[in-house]
Amino acid sequence: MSSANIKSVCVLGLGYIGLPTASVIASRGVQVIGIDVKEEVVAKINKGEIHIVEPDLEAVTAHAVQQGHLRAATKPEVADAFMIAVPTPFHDGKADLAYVEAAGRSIAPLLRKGNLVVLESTSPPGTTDRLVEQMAAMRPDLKFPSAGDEDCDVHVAYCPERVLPGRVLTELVENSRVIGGITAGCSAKAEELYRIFCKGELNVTNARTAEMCKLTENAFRDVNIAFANELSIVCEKLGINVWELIKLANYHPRVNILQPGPGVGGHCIAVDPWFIVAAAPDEARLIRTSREVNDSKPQLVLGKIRTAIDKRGAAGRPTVALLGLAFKADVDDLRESPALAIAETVAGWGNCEIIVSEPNIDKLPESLAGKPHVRMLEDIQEVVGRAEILVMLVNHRPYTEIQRGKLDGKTLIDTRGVWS
Ligand code: SAJ
Repeated sequence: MSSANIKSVCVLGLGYIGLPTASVIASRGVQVIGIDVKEEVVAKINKGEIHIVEPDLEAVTAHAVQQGHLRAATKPEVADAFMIAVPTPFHDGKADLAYVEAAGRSIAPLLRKGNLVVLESTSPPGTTDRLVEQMAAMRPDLKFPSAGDEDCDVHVAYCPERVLPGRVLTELVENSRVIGGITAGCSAKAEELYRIFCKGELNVTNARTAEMCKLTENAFRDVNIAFANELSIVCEKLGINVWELIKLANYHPRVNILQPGPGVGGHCIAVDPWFIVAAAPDEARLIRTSREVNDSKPQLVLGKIRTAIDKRGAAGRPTVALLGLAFKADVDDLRESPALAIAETVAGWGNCEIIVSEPNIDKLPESLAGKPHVRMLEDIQEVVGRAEILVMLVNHRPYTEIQRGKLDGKTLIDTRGVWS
């Protein structure tokens, strides 16, 4: 399918997904306008700079801006295709679709015959149908698609992102995609858009299945991590080394257990399964319980730290080293990080001296800064040397350099299986 009909794209939302997508499409020579409500973000991008951390993105964005293919603005403009990549936060037991609705409202007046509208934001099943209804109500002069009727003026599809932070530029191009058109014709039109920059397979389905597919991928991972986390809780009770257990079980050709940890963080896996629970509360029992198991882990880790401090505390205030703050290994992202939440709680107790180590960040986050009993040290050997209690919260690569002999006589709490 040729993409010659799509010469301009308007991307709404210039965050972790929208900005890389806009930059990559622009790098293929297509005219891209990126829209963000934040003026400072728009100004930065127009200077060829970026406001998020992602390897190689700044160079691609800067080049696209210099070549005149990428421009940012606060208000959308006419284009051949519109891509919506705005946040869909989860509050009070349901998805907040206000940003998707605002995006729909802002593009409806600009739509012309032959346009394509794609929603990429993680959304509960039925959101794309509602977006169509909303735009149709604002534009009675245009015919919008409905399942089973191929005749329409504007095509609409749901195509979820599935890139891994830290590998976004590679995965945007290489990963396969799910293309969920409202009709087969809508899917064909969306394929034209994704062929501009995707080398991966484009798997076509309908919008509702595509919406559920995104949620399913992240719920699958959450449930599997919950299995590992539950095993760690069971093994604790039974006096069994869970890391050895999982390693042994994984020698079975059809067993592949993930790794337990201090909880599940990041802005996707800890959130998206709730969209399924909200859509089918009585049916999604395993998915809900998995969320609860994963969310219970930080409290269990805190219990162990509290016990260790109480034991050591008889001789004064012990020094506790908290190793890692990020939500997972080798990233600098603190969003929904269980390690950060644990550090904040321990800092609030005020019953110990705290040394924080985070090799990917150069200063204490605001929630920990300015407390006299909390400091950050860069040199890992010094952190180990000074601490009586060491808590491994994130298995960052530099921690593998810690020599086992240096740990003698210290209390070790290992949430990631690095020392176990
Ligand atoms: N974790 C464990 N044990 C494991 C694996 C992960 O405790 O064995 C924890 C991590 O430490 C972290 C959390 O789970 O706190 C999530 O990390 P992750 O690496 O599993 O996933 P994310 O959040 O970085 O990215 C996920 C990816 N989804 C899947 O792998 C199904 C990515 O492809 C999605 O694009 C992204 O969510 C998203 O934006 O939805």
